[in-house]
Amino acid sequence: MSEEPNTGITRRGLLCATATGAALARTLGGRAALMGGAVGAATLAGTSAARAAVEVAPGQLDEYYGFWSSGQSGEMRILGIPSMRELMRVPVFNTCSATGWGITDESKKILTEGLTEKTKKYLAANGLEFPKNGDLHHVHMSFTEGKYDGRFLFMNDKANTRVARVRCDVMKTDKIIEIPNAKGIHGLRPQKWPRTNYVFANGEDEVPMVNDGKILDDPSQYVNFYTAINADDMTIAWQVMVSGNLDNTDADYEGKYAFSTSYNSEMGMTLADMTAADMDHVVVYNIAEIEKGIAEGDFTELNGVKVIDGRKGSEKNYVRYIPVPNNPHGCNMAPDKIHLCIAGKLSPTVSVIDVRKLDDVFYNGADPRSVVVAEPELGLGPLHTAFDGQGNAFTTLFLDSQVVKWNIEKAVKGEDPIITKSDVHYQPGHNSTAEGETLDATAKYYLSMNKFSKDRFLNVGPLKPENEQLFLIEGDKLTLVHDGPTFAEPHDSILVHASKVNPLSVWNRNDPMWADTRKRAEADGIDLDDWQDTVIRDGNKVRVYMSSQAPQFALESFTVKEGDEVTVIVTNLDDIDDLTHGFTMGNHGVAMEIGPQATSSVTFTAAQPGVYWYYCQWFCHALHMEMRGRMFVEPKDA
Ligand code: K7E
Ligand code: CUA
Ligand code: CA
Repeated sequence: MSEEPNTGITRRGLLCATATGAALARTLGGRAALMGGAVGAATLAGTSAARAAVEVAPGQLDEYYGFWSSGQSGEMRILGIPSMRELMRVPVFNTCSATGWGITDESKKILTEGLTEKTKKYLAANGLEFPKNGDLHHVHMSFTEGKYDGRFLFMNDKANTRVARVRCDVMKTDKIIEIPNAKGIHGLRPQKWPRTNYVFANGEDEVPMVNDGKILDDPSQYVNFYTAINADDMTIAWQVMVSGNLDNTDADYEGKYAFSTSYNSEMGMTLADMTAADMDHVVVYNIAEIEKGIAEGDFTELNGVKVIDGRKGSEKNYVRYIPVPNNPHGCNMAPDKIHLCIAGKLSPTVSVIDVRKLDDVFYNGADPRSVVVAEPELGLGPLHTAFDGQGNAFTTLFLDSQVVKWNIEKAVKGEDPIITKSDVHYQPGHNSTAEGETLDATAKYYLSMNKFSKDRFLNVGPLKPENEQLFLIEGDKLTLVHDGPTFAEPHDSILVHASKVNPLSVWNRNDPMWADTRKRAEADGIDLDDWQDTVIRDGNKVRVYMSSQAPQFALESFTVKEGDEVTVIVTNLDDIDDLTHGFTMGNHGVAMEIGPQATSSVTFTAAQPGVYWYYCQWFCHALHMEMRGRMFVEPKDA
């Protein structure tokens, strides 16, 4: 990318001058435009008064939890707001060396049990038990009556078409399911009202309805799937087959409707085809009608899922298509319970849909466009919208590298809605306000999740971090108080007031996370609560039961035979806050975390005779280094 020529004309000025329809589509398609929207002068951090207002002194706690996606890193992250301190990383679709996620028996069960048989087969053909990667874009908390309820967090994996749930009491993933039929789960939102009975998930990629290789390059036979997942048990409730692909989704505050944006109503397979039409659409799902259709048997069963046909041309009341300008992206329901904001992306507009008008479209034959009550022109590349609970919206402008604050009511009245524009650094995607997607939306913090950091930090080589910026909302002013570099690539975050999240500090001994391990122990005659340290042999399977208490494993050695399948089951008897132990078996690629009062197990084959040391890898005591022991692997024919 070359430097901006010093002509006095900024690239932004040029873009604005040509910012209409097809011209913009062409510009956006060009790499120069995508990479080049940088603003001239960098904004330095705001006033020291604003910075003081958000300072969280050492030892002080933050006001909000931030739950973060991590994109192609596949994990969830927890930050403190406003300090922007990273508090924890929760492995979900990735594997984790520190905690043993993807290594322990308990986590492998979660990572494999929700996969379809077909996927298990082709993973096995590649020597895998579960996908090694994930692409986690959207983290959202469960709701009760339009507000966060602190029970669960739900998130998508675009790469392998999965949805996961994290328990907020222990901040661990407890369920991962692959979504049948759909391909590439992208947008994900929990139902807001009356509570999160469903989690809605968009399939982004079009495939043949029965994807078995008989139909290949015939897009006319491709379809897309919208999925409702039962949040309480993480099973599939139903799917709707739709026309066009699905990008982002949200739900209303009445439990009546859910929505998806589609950037490919054209069903195009090339960039040119996907941007060919003037208008794409928002799909509106009528939840009660779909439930009724399912109850009445108006569905096709496809790979074990009840699928309703909501494609264009269907006469039923399941789905309606609202035309909006080409290639929309963000789909955000305002906490006024009325307005759904669809970000235009290729169009410099946000389409404001009044959800009270949807009944007329479903039942009285009203023109679908009649629900679009405003379409204000806000700036270039609008991607996502956040709300302050006071009738205002913040929309990210990717190409302008700005956020625009605007008033929804003014837009509906046809007045100029723009309040302010603020520079961000650079190219923002998602944004967040404190509980902005809930009825507790608050005008306090504004978070901009920027895709490029460019010059904001010391250069770390060709791969640069993203940049997340925290602003203090002071009246109509946004004051920058923090730049935070982050590793690949948080798409989205939610800010949840600390009072709504109350995790445990010590595990309950009977936690369901190791229920299977407990059952197996019982079968071995071992009561996990009345601890015995012992080795059980069962043919060539060996189970090593051992407790740990700082700074010792109860077994300082154990013996197995070459070729044995060894399962080591460790229970951490310490019951003090923050006293986590680990178990790493040297030279076996085996490591796990065992939190206070937790049980974890790991299985491997002792393939090579010899002496192997195991040790605790979580620093637990002054004698932590001494917390180790030996595994003797006897040669087979000895
Ligand atoms: Cu990155 Cu929410 Cu996947 Cu927009 S999406 S930026
Ligand atoms: Cu136990 Cu370190
Ligand atoms: Ca399109």
